[in-house]
Amino acid sequence: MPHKILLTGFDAFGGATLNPSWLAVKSLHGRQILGHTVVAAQLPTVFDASLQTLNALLKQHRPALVVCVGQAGGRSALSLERVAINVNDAPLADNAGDQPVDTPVMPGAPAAYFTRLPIKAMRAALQAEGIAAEVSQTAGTFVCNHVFFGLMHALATRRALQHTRGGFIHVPWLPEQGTPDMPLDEIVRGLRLAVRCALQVQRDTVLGGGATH
Ligand code: PCA
Repeated sequence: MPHKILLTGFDAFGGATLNPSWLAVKSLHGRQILGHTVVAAQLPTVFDASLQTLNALLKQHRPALVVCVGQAGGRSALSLERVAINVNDAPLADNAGDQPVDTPVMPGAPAAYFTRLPIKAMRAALQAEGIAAEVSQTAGTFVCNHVFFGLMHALATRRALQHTRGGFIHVPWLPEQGTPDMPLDEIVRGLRLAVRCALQVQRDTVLGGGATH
């Protein structure tokens, strides 16, 4: 069975009609990257339900690599997220109308997890190809951070996922959504390069993969 790469994107939220994260990962579905097959799936922009969907996908596919992708309006670069925190603090309602304030993603879990992606190597690989990329120190406190934290907790605690690596990338708006923006084909090219790099470089930081407690 070929190794799989799971890429997730979100549905539109906050009154928007599209979400570039889903459009980008969808266009990579079925592609081969360094001998791995990409599986793309959509997560709902909803607390809890998003993680239920992600957990079912992890069980079904047992991927070698997972990259969850979300939209971050206002950012101008592909944002390689360093840290997921155990906090929900929603600045707007999710797509089910819920707006949790200062609740844990998972009661009793560590305060934070670091990414298991080689974010510095990925930034260098993207910039070498002329794609704007940055290391980000916060994935926010809305559904993206919620999913990122749930992913890292699953990778840290589930035996069946002990060889799976993963993390989170935020992408800018598309030109039709506002500025700053990045065209869809550039986002797609960037995600493909980022995945390639993650498959080639195991880890680039002594912090990678640990809980922060
Ligand atoms: N971005 C939101 C949630 C879904 C998405 O694409 C976020 O940054 O939390």
